[in-house]
Formats: sequence, structure tokens, C-alpha cells
Amino acid sequence: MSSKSSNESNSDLPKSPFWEEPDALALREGFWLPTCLLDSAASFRQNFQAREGDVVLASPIKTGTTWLMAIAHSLLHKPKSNDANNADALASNNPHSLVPTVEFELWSPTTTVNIFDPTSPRLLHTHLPFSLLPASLSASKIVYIARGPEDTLISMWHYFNAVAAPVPLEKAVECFCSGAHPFGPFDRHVAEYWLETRRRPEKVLFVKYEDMKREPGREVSRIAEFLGRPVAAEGEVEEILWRCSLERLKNLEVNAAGHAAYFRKGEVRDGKNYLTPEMGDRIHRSVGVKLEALGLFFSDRR
Ligand code: PAP
Repeated sequence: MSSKSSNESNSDLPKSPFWEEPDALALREGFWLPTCLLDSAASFRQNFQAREGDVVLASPIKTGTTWLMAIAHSLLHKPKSNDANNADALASNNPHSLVPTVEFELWSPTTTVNIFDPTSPRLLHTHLPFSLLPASLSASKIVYIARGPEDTLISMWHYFNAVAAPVPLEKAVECFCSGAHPFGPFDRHVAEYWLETRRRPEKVLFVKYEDMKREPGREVSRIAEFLGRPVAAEGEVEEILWRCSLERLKNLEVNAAGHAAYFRKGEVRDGKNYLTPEMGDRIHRSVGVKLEALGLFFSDRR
């Protein structure tokens, strides 16, 4: 994290194509950011003033962001049983509408999110790497969700093939291993937050998608404790898990149009259904080993 502003002009930054779009990404301080977000990312870093109680969710792309948004929002805005109007917000809002991704929303002329809303706690999300966050967030709690590289890549491939001109899997593997994808390189993004959680576990919580799938109750309780909203009532964790489940959210009308690509299979080791062993080895050599060297293992491979 740094308060130092970047003196580089956007046009000086190295550019890369992504999927079929030329110059879609620009390399800032070692990370490939979507070119269209360079200004808002810089403005966020320079101008954002965190407030006490702010909670920031952070993630690379396609690692469980939507699920984490739904869970964190449910924990911080528990419906009160005696308030008939305080219905489950997820029933009528996509999780991305409830938790703004700062670099997408903050300075967008069409945003409907008021980030300067004085009510606390503010719940925000970012795909930005830790080193590009505003300095004032150093006092805030951050919940980071990561996922194994093979499953992340396959999720990314399906997502971008659904929303943009499709590319063959070989090209997607090449792109992932080179690190030139939105907010990549993946290993560096994950490593920064992993090292930070080890330095400051009271401020940065590291969650793995695979753990959420295997032991969802334990992981939701861990997130709740970390956020200072422990789940005490019997059945509360189960209720939140049901509300936030892929099966439920995917079938809600609010998530059908425009948001359908966020909800797919949600399975661990789905990468194995698409990647050849050679592709898996390549991803492991380019990405996995760097994380394993830091003591970080994901169960999508083994
Ligand atoms: P984003 O980066 O565009 O926000 P993100 O939500 O991080 O996407 O990741 C999407 C993945 O999470 C999808 O995985 P898949 O492609 O392997 O299926 C999606 O299905 C999964 N996902 C979305 N919502 C949920 C949920 N409620 N529970 C479990 N997995 C979910």
C-alpha cells in the first residue's frame, strides 16, 4: 500500500491485448489493469479516505467474489426478525449491486452507488492488488478470497467466452500463464494478500474458495468472527448459506438477465474437465509453484 501517486501517464504504460481486444490492459507497477480503469484505480488510491468500520472484500477475478459479497452483506446486514420491511436484500439485488467494486463504480458517470454515503459500516469490493490500494485502507479490515489457478482459469475462460468473442482454451492458458489478464499476474496478486495476512492476520483474512466449498459453515463463522459479527443464533449459519447458495442465487429472477455469467457450476477441480495434463503442468510451473513456495496450496490440483 502506498500513498505515492503514479507519475506515469497512461499512454506511457506498456499495453497488452486481452481476449480479442487490442490494448485492453496496461501494466502499472507490475500488474495488468484494464486500460479503461486506470484513471479510477489511480483516483481511488490517491483520494479515498477510509473510515473506521469500513470492510473491504478483495479478490482476483473469478475466485468467488460474488459468493463472498453475498455472505459478507448478509453478515453485516442481518435482517431483523421483527422488521417485516427488512427483507433479504439478495432476493431483489445481484450481490454486485449490493457491494460496489470501487474501481468499476466509484467514478463511473452512470453509477448508482453512493460511496460517500455516511452510513457505516461501508462494505466495498476491489479486484486491485494490495500494493495499489489507498494507504488509508491500512486500518481497515480486508477479506480476500482466492481459488486454485486451474479452476480460476477455467472460470475466466467460460466467463469471457460468454461476454466477449470466444477464444480457444490454448490461448486462455497462454494468457493466464503470461499474467496478462485483468488484475494479473494471478500468482502475484494472491501472493501479496497472502503475505499481508501473515503479517497482519487481525486486519487481513485469507479465504480459499475450496475451503468454502468443503466446510462452508466453518468458513462463514470465521468470516463472521473476523468482521466482529459472530453468528450465535442456532441455524443462522445455515440460513446465510442457503440465502447465498449458488443454486438459489442463480435461479432468482434478478440474477437472470445481465448477471447470468456470474453463476455457473461452482465446482472444485472443474479445471480437470477441460485442461489436458500438459496444460495443467504448464499452469503449475508458471503459477502454482510460485504460490507453493510461499506455503500456499490449493486443492484444485491434487
Ligand atoms: P467475478 O470475478 O466476475 O466477480 P466471481 O464471483 O469471483 O466472478 O467468480 C465466479 C465463480 O464463482 C463461478 O465459478 P465457475 O465458473 O467455476 O462456476 C461461479 O459459478 C462461482 N459462484 C458464483 N456465485 C457463487 C455462489 N453463490 N456459491 C458458489 N460459487 C459461486
